[in-house]
Amino acid sequence: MRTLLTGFEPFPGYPHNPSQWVVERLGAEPIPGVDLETQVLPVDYARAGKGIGRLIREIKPEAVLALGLAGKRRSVRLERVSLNLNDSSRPDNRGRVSEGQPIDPQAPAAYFSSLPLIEIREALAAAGIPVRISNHAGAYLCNHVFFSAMHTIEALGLASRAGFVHLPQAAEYHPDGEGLSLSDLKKGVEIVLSVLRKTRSERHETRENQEYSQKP
Ligand code: PCA
Repeated sequence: MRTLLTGFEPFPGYPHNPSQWVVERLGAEPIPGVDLETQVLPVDYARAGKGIGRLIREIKPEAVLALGLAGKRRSVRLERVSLNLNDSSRPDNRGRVSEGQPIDPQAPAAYFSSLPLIEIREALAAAGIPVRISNHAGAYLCNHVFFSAMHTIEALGLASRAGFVHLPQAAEYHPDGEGLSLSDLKKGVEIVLSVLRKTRSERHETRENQEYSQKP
């Protein structure tokens, strides 16, 4: 299964990003049945969305799994919806703040994830990893990359399944040392990839997805 796995570099307020660690680790070891391309994306509005778009155009992956850090959360969050919106008072790594701006004024308002979220949630929960489905990926760089990936796939007419997963901060990077360890987070992402491999012949396009993805 040709798969694109992305994470993010650190960003203001978070000097460590576990998504970067997980992506670098998984990129360095073979995963049975998964032909993995990995990339750590910059926390930069001008480059991150274009970066994942270019990778999707080049690789034409069957699956796209984008990861990022949700520093205040305690569980893995499977994001359901990406919004055509940049809206955060937090600057990106180049100091740019974007509030209330569409990512692409010509694009639809939102896209649903096309990953099998319920199967993924069940597999993670069965392995003892705290997990939730989340309806809102925020409106900072993670949502930006999630939306850009979905829009690129739609615009190119690809059949790739794609979505976004937020990781909690790793225990190793927490002042109190609580939470999931980096190796648990890596195991969680391996489980997500194994669910994608097992369900690779299925498309998980909901009716809502088709409706929301209509061009205006
Ligand atoms: N988390 C941020 C951006 C990069 C990351 O890892 C977010 O949730 O938007």
